[in-house]
Amino acid sequence: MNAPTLSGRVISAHGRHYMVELQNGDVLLCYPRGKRKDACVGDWVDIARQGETEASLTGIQTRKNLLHRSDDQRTKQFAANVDQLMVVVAGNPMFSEDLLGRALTGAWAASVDPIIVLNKTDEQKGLAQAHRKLEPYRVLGVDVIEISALDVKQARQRVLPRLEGKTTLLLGQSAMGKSTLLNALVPQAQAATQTHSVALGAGRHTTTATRLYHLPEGTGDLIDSPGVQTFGLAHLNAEDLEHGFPEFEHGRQSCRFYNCTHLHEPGCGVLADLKAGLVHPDRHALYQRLFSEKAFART
Ligand SMILES: Nc1nc2c(ncn2[C@@H]2O[C@H](COP(=O)(O)OP(=O)(O)OP(=O)(O)O)[C@@H](O)[C@H]2O)c(=O)[nH]1
Ligand SMILES: [Mg+2]
Ligand SMILES: [Zn+2]
Repeated sequence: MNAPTLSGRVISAHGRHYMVELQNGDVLLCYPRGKRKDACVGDWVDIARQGETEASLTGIQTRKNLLHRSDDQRTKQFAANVDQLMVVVAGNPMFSEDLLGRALTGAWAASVDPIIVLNKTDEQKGLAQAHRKLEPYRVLGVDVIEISALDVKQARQRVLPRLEGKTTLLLGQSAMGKSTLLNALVPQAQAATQTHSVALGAGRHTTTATRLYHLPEGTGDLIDSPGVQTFGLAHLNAEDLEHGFPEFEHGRQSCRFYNCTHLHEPGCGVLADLKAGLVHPDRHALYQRLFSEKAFART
């Protein structure tokens, strides 16, 4: 007799197997059946129970969205069915503007709302520079929440209200404090942070697997992920890419050519906005880089 099909959510992925949580809170170890496309954290999946603790993963339900990066031939999935992206940055070590820009563009292109968390505001080192580097994003209307994740009460007060009823992916470079923030918000998580791993002599990345946690109060979910070093967006087509730069919207409407690439065309409204200071030059430079990486990936 075939086992009945159940539905659950992937809370962590480990190579070829997954931890899937059922509605009743049970967590089962699942192995994909046959040559299934890769499931990832956040996916709602169909599973067939095989005993007390295991199941086979038989299907991936239609995704609302999927956040991933792609560099040359390699693609890495971050998470699926995400409501918002919380990019964690800090002044010490100083965050990369390029990576932040890519993360936001990846989010906008996937119709996911981004929020920036500026962490480690208890440290003076790099703080003024971090504020300057974030200014263009504030101008764009992106919320910047300033916290010290070491101040648990403050972090909870400022961040928790933004997580209610949503699935939020924490993303950022290594050592920005994602897991420290997670531990402040979900004390039961007890995720390893660099302070522990330095003591244990672990490698540069403290978090090695993506994992979904439930907030103890309310209804939100928070996904912790390993630090990102590269964020290729070669999978975006021209339309996705434009979506990824909401500040181009105004200028685009007056581009002379319908298929304008906003790089060199005469009568380009985006270039006109760039000249007028309505589009930040660093953002247009990022667009140029992403455009050329995309063209390169196609050949
Ligand atoms: N001063 C200060 N240090 C912090 C703060 N938040 C985190 N840290 C420290 O920064 C280091 C890195 O924190 P983690 O939480 O491990 O960073 P992560 O972003 O999870 O790193 P990966 O898992 O490698 O991606 C640890 O030593 C933390 O104690 C903060 O608000 N202020
Ligand atoms: Mg971590
Ligand atoms: Zn144009």
